[in-house]
Amino acid sequence: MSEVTVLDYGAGNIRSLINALKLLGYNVKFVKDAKDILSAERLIFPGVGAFGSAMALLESSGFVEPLKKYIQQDKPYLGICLGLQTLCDGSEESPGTKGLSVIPATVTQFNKAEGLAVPHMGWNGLKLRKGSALFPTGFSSEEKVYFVHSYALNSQSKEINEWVLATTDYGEEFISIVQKGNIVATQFHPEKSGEMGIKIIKSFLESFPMSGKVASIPYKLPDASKPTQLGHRIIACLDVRNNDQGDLVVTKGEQYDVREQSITENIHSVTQIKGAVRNLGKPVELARRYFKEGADEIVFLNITSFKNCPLHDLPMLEVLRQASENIFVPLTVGGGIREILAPGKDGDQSKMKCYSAVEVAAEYFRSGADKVSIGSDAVYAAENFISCGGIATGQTSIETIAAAYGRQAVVISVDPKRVCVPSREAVQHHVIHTSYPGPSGEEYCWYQCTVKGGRELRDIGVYEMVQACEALGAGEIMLNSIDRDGTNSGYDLELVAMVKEAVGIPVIASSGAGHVNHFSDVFQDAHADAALAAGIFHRNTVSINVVKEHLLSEGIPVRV
Ligand code: 1PR
Repeated sequence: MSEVTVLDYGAGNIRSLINALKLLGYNVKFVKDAKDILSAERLIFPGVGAFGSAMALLESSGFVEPLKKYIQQDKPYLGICLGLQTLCDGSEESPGTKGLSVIPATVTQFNKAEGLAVPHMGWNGLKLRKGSALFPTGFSSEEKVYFVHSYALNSQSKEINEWVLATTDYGEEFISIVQKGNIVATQFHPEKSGEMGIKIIKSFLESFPMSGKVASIPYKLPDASKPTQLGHRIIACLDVRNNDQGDLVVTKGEQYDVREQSITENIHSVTQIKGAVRNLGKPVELARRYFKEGADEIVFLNITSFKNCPLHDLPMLEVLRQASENIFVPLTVGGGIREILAPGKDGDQSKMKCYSAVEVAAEYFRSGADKVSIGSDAVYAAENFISCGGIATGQTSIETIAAAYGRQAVVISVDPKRVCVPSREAVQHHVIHTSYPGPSGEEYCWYQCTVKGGRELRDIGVYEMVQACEALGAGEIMLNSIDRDGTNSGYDLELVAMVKEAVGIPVIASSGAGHVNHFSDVFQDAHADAALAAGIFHRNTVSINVVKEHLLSEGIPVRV
């Protein structure tokens, strides 16, 4: 079996990459010391996290000089994301930190003034500038690959022209692939780019020779010279919990109530009781189906996490391990991401141990998650941040996970309830004018945060909460609505538009999708970056492909 060496410095999920390499029939060897780099025949560096911490780790491990030497020898090298950026002189992300200086340029931050959400997150196209063995048949303008980054190499720098293989547009044109000889690096994640990504990894492994020059491929003119477009993401969500028999199932609530209603009668009385937990299928099977149908991301939410200890939530970890074996799009996991007090792994109740939120998250990243979503703990963090006058402690789950894994790995799951009020002055929270007056004709409303899956109301508004979370380092907002959940009545467009106005990070609209028009409405009228849905897909009302066909017919860019 052929071997490929992977440089993993423990800063994120590389399980998908490993699974992709195994799928392609390669044996993976991990770099343990500098010798492993120099003796590698093919090297992949899947960089995740921040530029400064990545370089610090490479320095402290003594990997900088061996990496430079390996690259100078023109042996096959594939850098991914930060594995591209670290090839440069430095990055605005970590001023003063020296990169590997293979490419004479500095990585810069996306210009937020363009009104674009940053990080650049999702599926975008590639414009090839020359032929490459990485794309033996070219790259059509229909195809897209998965990006997630806030910094990029600007394509205007003339000195690095010889390195540029492909560019992508997001407000500005940036370099999405560099290649010189056998050295290649991508700003996107091929291991998260579905079948196209697997093809790219395969081409690297099979066409970049261990000695000698990579074959040149004639340049195929692109079929259009239009700018590439970031697609709007369609995300499938699986709410997971144990049913009454103890099996892990995908369930679906109506306004967060996941039990069937049933009536029991006897000769004395008629009682309405809660029935069984709705069972819509097995988590891994459903996730695989959604991947095949074209889901751009998949979210697993452990919806009873406030009862269980997530660190010992072995079935959920196993779901992630199995899902990441053959699902090559980003996976998010949520529920219970917070500091916890729990028995040690041996289960001994007498030895309680405190696990930090980063340790809990790390367990999920190791099992195959690319992002974690934080619900209740994000509300508490925002409350503290606001009550301390906007001073961050550096200790919250948002801050610690973002520092270790990068802000793109931290999603905030918000569970709001709509509250109608007669005037803007009625409450201290951010109030909006609504086109859907309340029961007593109230023309205004605010959105109240809740915790513990909507069971407890908090005295903080969603507008203020999401702004605090962004300031603390969150990378994305997953915006549910308890009022719309499971109702098929469409997204709460006023809520989504309000949150889009509040933050500059991407916003995923969630709750209420029941028809293809609901998806186009949330993109066109509320400017959501992504739309998440559950029931409509679980019940096979409409498939993800059909949603995307509809969006394309409306001129809304999506990955097909
Ligand atoms: O507070 O960090 O432990 O996280 C708990 C997580 O579990 C939160 O993300 C919270 O939203 C979720 N959760 C808790 N209870 C429920 C429940 O339903 N009883 N699910 C729950 C939230 C909402 C969405 C749903 C959309 C789309 N589910 O995930 O998938 O509303 O549904 P639809 O398209 O069918 O309308 P923590």
